Amino acid sequence: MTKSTKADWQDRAAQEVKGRDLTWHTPEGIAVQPLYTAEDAPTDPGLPGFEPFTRGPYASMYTGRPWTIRQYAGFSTAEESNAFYRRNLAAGQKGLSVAFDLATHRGYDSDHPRVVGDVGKAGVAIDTVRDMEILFDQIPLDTMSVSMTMNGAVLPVLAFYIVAAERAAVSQDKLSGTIQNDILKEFMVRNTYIYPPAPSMRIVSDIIAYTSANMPKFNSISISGYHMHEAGATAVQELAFTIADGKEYATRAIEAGLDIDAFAPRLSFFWGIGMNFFMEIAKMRAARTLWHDVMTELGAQNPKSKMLRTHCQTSGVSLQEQDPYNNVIRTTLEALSAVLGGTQSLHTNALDEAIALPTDFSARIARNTQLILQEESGVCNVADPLGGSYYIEALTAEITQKARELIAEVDEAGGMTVYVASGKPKAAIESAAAAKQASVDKGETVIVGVNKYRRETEDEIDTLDIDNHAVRQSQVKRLERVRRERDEEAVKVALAALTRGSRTDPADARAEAEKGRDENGVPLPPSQIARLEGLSETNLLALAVEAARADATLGEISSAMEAAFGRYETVPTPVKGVYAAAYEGDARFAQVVAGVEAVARRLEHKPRILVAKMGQDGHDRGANVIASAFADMGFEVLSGPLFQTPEETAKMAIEQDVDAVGASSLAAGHKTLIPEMIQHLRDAGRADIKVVAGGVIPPQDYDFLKKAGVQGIYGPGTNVVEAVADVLRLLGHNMPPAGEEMEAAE
Ligand code: MLC
Ligand code: 5AD
Repeated sequence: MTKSTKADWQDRAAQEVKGRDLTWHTPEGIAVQPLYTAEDAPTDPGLPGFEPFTRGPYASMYTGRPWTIRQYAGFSTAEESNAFYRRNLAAGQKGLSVAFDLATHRGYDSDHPRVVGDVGKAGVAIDTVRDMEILFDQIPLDTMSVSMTMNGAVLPVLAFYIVAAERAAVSQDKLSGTIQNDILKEFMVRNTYIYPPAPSMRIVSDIIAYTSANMPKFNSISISGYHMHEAGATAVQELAFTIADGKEYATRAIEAGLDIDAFAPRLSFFWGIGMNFFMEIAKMRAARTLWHDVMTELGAQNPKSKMLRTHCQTSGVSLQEQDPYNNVIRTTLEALSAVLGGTQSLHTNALDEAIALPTDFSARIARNTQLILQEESGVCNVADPLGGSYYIEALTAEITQKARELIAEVDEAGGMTVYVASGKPKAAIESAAAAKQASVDKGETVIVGVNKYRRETEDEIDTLDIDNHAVRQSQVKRLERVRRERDEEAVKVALAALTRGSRTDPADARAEAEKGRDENGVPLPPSQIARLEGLSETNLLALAVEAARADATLGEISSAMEAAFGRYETVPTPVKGVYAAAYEGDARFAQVVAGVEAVARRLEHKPRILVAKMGQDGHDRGANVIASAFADMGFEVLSGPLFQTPEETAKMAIEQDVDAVGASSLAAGHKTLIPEMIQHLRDAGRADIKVVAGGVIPPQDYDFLKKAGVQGIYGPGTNVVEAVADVLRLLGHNMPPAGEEMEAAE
């Protein structure tokens, strides 16, 4: 029997499908072939635990130790979150991961007027060391690894953690865990920054310097692609921008005088894992290869410096409000993909993701997904079981190459800080998001139970509801007590030192002083320079720890630095034309565009909508996609700045004389913020301005919002063309349902 070749296979397959092209073109621009053979597989990927670590950072991988089951959680008060953590640990969870509320993220104490709707909502409220002590009550911090997702208010939060442990007699050198501390991606996609980019980058470096000197078991950063993924990035974009972010942080730390091998072993990563099963596996393998190469290029000698270790989280945006039990299946597939990709730590999302934070029930199913993979499926018994698969190896090579090209583009621009400031990566990700939304709306990308096989009626599921007012009251009470019982003078001194330290740019001090270099011309670390300059300390984490020891609050510590750095503000700039291009020649799209034109003729101006983001919720993928789609269909769209108060939104709507306000809410502030905004419109005599809402809003809240005056609610799974049609109806246009002819024009 002669051996058949790939060409033989191609002939036979072509006969079977009568010549139909079987190539799959992915959003990454990769042409996936219908078959891979030895002819396509690139060179030998090596071994797990050996450079370039393509097959995994550890030699034994899960055969030696399974990945850490680390569920991200936090809500309401420190007491409630602590109880939730302890229940989860008792039920098989292995590591902790804290979700903070948005007030905390943005550096506001719970009693600040800007955060009334946010306290305790999307995470736990932390104002003082006292809160942190309660959060970890009876949890052994010398053995438990704890991840804290914090970027904006990273200094007070990490300082509180260090001091809370200290008060429980655990010294900082024993602490194991991870702080996210990844500010570049905040400016691109997640938006929980506080200060402008330059001082924010200094904070990152100061934390790397402090932890590498004092906290040998603590990962100083979690360089995150997850949020780019969730914002709509392709796998290549997520990969390239994240590795480039890592390169930027490492370069800054080296410039600050640190030895690469002293800090690089504690840099960690974080990926989002979506439904493109094999692509996600290839992405994780490519990431390890790329990071190995970047660190080698930067001069690392220690293999641990070149070994990418990562956390993964299954994708939130892949989960749906409709037919929500399907989400368990999606999460299982994504989790398996993360595991076959070789993750070190994993969060599996809960089935109620699209509408609320997890309940005890949905958190149990999410955790069990991992326990069953670990303890029933046998996946842990072989290291990198997919190594050598023709398809996986070819895809890994291809995505590595594509990411390399994009990283080269970033390098050419001068590195990620400059590239982020140019707005290019954000715009690229938003274009990918708009294209994806259009593909879902048109039914080209299938989502079971949403744009195909949709049920006539949906069953209600129980969701978690947080009494935001009660949380706020209890936080305010504790804040008052802490303030009453502390030594005010000590607080003042510590905060003044922090402001002074923030004003002293260690880079300038270095440039000034020849004595900032050692005899070989190697720059000294900032702490040493500070000493030489007569300043006792400039490391901002060291200064924040002192402030925390004096019981300064999170808001006070943040303000002390804001006095030197200022607060950063931006206005979103949604992309144009992507949505319309995808709909070229589509009859319903044209019908809706004609509807917008008819309304424009009647109003004598293009219908005007303000897409508003109120509260501290910075998730703006949805708002940007909506803004860009509405504009493509002929609306005049105003994108409000992030973090508005309800009053500011109402004021802007009136001043700009809009016809409608669309409020986008993804962090559970809708029941407080939207009704308050409507009240401001009414008080100003502008009840005529239509108000609609979109985002993560549980159906249980629809009645409440409608009674408060919301006229249209568009949850996850909404077709955006139909949302525009619906807003036209609110504006008095006789818009027929999809599939019906337009009646007499206006
Ligand atoms: C591991 N070890 C092994 C081994 N595997 N030893 C022998 N044989 C093996 N096969 C050892 C390791 O060397 C290490 O020890 C210890 O076991 C733990 O392993 P690890 O791989 O370091 O795992 P872990 O501690 O879980 O750390 C994983 C991590 C870390 C490095 C990725 O950074 C992490 O936990 N990140 C989590 C980040 C997170 O949860 N983020 C949530 C974001 S949510 P040693 O001694 O070497 O340390 C979010 C959403 C939002 O961001 O709000 O937007
Ligand atoms: N508790 C549990 N999961 C959370 N997520 C965000 N906040 C919380 C929380 N407080 C998860 C969701 C979301 C992702 C960013 O993290 O899955 O999509």
